[in-house]
Amino acid sequence: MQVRSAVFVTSAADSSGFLKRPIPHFVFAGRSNVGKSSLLNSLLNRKKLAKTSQTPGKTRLVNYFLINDQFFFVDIPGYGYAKVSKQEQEKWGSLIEDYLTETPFIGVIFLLLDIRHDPSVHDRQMIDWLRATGFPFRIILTKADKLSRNKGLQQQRNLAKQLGMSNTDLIVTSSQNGNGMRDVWTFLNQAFEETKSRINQQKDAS
Ligand SMILES: Nc1nc2c(ncn2[C@@H]2O[C@H](COP(=O)(O)OP(=O)(O)OP(=O)(O)O)[C@@H](O)[C@H]2O)c(=O)[nH]1
Ligand SMILES: [Mg+2]
Repeated sequence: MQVRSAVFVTSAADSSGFLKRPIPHFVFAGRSNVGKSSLLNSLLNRKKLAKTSQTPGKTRLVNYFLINDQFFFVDIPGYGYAKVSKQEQEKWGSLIEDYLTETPFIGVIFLLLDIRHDPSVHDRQMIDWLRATGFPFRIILTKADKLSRNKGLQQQRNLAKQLGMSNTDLIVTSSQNGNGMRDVWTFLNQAFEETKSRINQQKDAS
């Protein structure tokens, strides 16, 4: 898919601000600082569309970006950032859960994991929750430029094993050098078509 336009639309602080437009939503989820906003920018080839930061906890709202007037990229707050209060963490947690359960047409939830680290307790909780709810999701490994190619492949295998998945279920990426963006797009294009037919079926039925 060629990106013709990518615009920031709005941020939502709670469910009253969620967008319900019947187009596919592609969601970027994962712990704070894993590289969600960077990946979104890299996929779109826009350096500063979504704000990134070395300080974890940058994205605190659900941020909507409209692509080609056809689908949303949704940057959601990172979980598991220890330096914010428990109360604040719980608020983000319920914001994420509300967003996912109240959004009608989720294309895919991309769950990002840093290729260098084992999944955290929060990552595992998120994966268990996604499996239990049946949302379509895909694991993306970020920051692959920080490892040699061999080490990267080794970690891909290692993480796949830990999560009970096959190697190819984990897309290896680097937002810094653009590796893996094509793989993410291949997956996105397919999910886009599938979600669109789901939306059309629903329209026909109503
Ligand atoms: N080397 C390298 N650094 C990366 C990559 N992706 C992100 N980073 C860096 O990691 C830090 C966090 O990136 P963000 O994209 O802001 O992370 P986030 O997941 O959106 O973080 P929150 O909004 O706090 O949840 C920034 O300093 C990025 O430059 C990558 O692929 N390679
Ligand atoms: Mg962010």
